[in-house]
Amino acid sequence: MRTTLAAAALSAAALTLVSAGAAHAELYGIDDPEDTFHGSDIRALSVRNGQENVTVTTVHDNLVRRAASGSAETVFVDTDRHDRGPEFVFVAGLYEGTDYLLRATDGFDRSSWGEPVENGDYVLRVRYRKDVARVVMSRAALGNPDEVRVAVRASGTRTDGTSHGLLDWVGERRSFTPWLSRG
Ligand SMILES: [Ca+2]
Ligand SMILES: [Ca+2]
Repeated sequence: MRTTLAAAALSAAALTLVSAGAAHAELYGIDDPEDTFHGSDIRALSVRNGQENVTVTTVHDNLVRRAASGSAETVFVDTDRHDRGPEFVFVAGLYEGTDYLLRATDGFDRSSWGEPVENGDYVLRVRYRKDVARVVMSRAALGNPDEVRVAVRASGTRTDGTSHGLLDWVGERRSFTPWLSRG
């Protein structure tokens, strides 16, 4: 899956790795195509594994405050390469007034999502005019990992209330970004 992701990025000339050497990159960014024709559709992702926080920024087609959009985002965070799948899941609505939660998990499946994280801080900020959602998770909230990688998906609801086919993963379904070293 990572091969597919990289190939797609190179073909779109969209891959950016910002660091002295790719093996030690702390910032990753990639563009994503129009997939669902819903406002929640992700068009770009950037991830920073910084000194204090892990920041995941997504640019969407059109984020609106109206709850009818049903726009939502899920960020899976892999912090341990020896334990298959993500260790954390950040779940958020992207319309006004919704909540967000960072939970421990033992994989992608909703049935494996566990308790809310109690240590550390995390916050979501949505900028509707710029169609940008930014998730900032403190290192403590993620168990002080060195390397991280993420898999991100968004979803929405049509005006008739249906949502089938409106799930948009960045890259392939359940595909992660490359591992990012701590900045
Ligand atoms: Ca997309
Ligand atoms: Ca893992």
